[in-house]
Amino acid sequence: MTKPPKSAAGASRQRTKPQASKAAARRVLVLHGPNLNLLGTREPHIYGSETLDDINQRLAQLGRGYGAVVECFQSNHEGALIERVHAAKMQKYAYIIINPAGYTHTSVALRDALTGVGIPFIEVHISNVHAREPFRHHSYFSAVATGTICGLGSRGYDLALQFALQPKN
Ligand code: CA2
Repeated sequence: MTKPPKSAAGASRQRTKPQASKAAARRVLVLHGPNLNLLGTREPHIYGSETLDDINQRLAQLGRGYGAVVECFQSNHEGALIERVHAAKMQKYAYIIINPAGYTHTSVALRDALTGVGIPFIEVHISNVHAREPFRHHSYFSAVATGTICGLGSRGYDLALQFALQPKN
């Protein structure tokens, strides 16, 4: 038996793509540098008592409220952080929030990765690095970041995420 001919309307329905009802969710990558996996276990007078997992969960929830996807990644290895930045380009992240931790003061390579992929980023520090030892006063990242937040505890991450998710950003 031959198939019934398709009506013009049917053919046109077949060619039409599904309604683009939803825009792709904005994706934000949060990067945590070395030793930040120790948050909540030591030095609470400097870094607070929340764990990294507490912070990451809060950021994911905050992102969901904006209809965005927040992914968090921590590493104690410079190369792993650099490779995560490279992958973020392919994965079409709109923004990066990074606490480079100790690499803030040492890593030209991680800075080059960020400028190399061209994804805008915000630098966050939990403590007020300017009120601490002189070696913490210089950052390789601040001059190429959209902005830097420091000294506001873990709330700095929330503020950075809210900024990154403003429509004009
Ligand atoms: O204040 C910040 O967020 C820092 O990026 C934290 C880095 C430090 O090297 C920077 O100068 C400022 C250190 C992260 C180490 O985190 C720990 C957390 C709990 C216990 C021990 C270390």
